[in-house]
Amino acid sequence: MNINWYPGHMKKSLDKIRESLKMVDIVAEIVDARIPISSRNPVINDILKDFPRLIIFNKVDMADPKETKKWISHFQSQNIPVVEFNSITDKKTDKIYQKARALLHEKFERNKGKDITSDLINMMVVGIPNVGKSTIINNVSKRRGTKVGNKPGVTRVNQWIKTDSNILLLDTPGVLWPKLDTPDQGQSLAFTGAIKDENLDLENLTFNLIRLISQRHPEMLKERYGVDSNQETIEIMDAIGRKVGAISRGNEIDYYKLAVLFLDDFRKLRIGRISLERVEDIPADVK
Ligand SMILES: Nc1nc2c(ncn2[C@@H]2O[C@H](COP(=O)(O)OP(=O)(O)OP(=O)(O)O)[C@@H](O)[C@H]2O)c(=O)[nH]1
Ligand SMILES: [Mg+2]
Repeated sequence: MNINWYPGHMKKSLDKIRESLKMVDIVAEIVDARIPISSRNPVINDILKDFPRLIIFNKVDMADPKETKKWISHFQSQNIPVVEFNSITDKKTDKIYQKARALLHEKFERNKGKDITSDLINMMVVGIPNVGKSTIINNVSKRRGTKVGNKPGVTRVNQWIKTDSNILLLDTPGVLWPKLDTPDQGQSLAFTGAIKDENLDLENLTFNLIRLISQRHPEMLKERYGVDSNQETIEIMDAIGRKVGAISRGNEIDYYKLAVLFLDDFRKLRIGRISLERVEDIPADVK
């Protein structure tokens, strides 16, 4: 898969994350609940070391609830705190605040009764592209008035976003980039739309996605496309192509059109809640 993450960009964003750590109490690492391996980058562990951190499992509405449960237990068994989130509908940060507060209890003990801001938690959000950082920040923010310091000639000050709870969010999220150790990880990111489609072989990608869904959730293909998964993947693909009208003039299957339609169905949750990565799929060296 031909994907370029520009080294210059990476360095810049990592420097920014490091710089921002000075201003925050805790970091929230946003992860796509459907691909908890591929939507992380281990480099964040190197940067944060012992810095307080929690993982927000976002897009849980798109993932298989059974698998999400297993993932949460998995992370908890490694002492990594996780909060489940659907940033489209969850407009409250209460559960994030509670978790963060528990993690920062020492700070709170120290500051107890000192001043009125002692209940506030300054938080930075980090995550790979498309994982939902902006949606979370926009949905939980209680913005009032216009930003100051955002005009030309005025030094850009860091903006803090007030939320419904005592969390203050740093307005510029830290962008990580995905780490592609295996071709599967690149593919998982591509399925979810985290990699620009222009860079991808969509027909091939769709073939692989149809194969995966036909093996794990044949009932979903039956339900949406009336297709029997008990046949070769290419036959399933053709049957879906005919069903969605991805046919060229010569009455052949138009695989590109099929790919565009099928990926759109998948990404808009019309096929079903599918966890692409499962706990049992974790490569031994990643565990
Ligand atoms: N169903 C669902 N969709 C979500 C959720 N969170 C985000 N999205 C969608 O995912 C897409 C990407 O969300 P963004 O908030 O733009 O992601 P981002 O991390 O800010 O992306 P970059 O700015 O590219 O780094 C958007 O289409 C959102 O509507 C969620 O919890 N559930
Ligand atoms: Mg964004």
